[in-house]
Amino acid sequence: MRVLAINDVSCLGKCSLTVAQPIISACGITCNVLPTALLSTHTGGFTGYTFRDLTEDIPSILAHWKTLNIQFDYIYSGYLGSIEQIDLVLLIIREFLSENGTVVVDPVMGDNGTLYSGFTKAYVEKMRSLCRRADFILPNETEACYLSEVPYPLTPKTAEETLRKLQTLCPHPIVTGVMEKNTVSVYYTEDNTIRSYTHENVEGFFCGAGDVFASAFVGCLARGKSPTESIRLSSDFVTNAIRRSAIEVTDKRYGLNFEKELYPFLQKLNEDTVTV
Ligand code: PXL
Repeated sequence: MRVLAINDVSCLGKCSLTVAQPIISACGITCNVLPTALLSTHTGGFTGYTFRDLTEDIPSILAHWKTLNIQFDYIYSGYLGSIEQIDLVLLIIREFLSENGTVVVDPVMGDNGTLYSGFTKAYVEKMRSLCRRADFILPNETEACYLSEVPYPLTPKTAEETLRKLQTLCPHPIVTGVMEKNTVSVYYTEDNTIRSYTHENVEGFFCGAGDVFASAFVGCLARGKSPTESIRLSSDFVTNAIRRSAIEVTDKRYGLNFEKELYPFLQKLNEDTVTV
């Protein structure tokens, strides 16, 4: 199994490729990377960060890969800095996804009801076209609202409406981080029925939590777990990492201490999975 993770490298603040790489590798899956941008930190809460857009490098990277006849079983995209990069991901899917390969799109665009800096309505529209090409999309609550044009925040009733609208884009929408009073839930569809998987909410917002969830989800799927099992395992993993980090991490911008939660997560992943 070979995964291509397309995401940025944020040097500090554990998110994007610096979480996708270790988590997917720990699952026992080859994780190749295509960096979309190089930042000194992520953009959530830091100021004065550097941002080098790597769009220009991508065509020559792809041209080299063509000579190697490389194909990927999973293409997993996250933070894309521009509309042009969305077009490049669509091209990569056409040219490098193996037959029967799987596309997982995390439409990283915003949080807490607003878009991240630099993201526009035109970007949201373009992201819909990438979602249409995906087997699974993993928007957080904010991104789900933007993609489906349902007001933020969601309620249990509007979460259903959002899921149905997202299903018109992609067969398996998975909406993460839906907050209700004292709980946080993942909403998803199973046999066309809307389901949710809920944990007690732990105080504190951590950048990169969505990336930890998405990376674990891709790792579990690639290891042959069903989508529902993958959602449960990944959701338990990220919740345990948030619980630990609520105590251990004083500056939440630096991201989740997920490392020590990897081992119990992998034990559950390995319980009834035969490794090939
Ligand atoms: O985790 C989402 C993310 C990824 N990449 C960059 C970000 C953010 C969220 O702020 O700024 C560069």
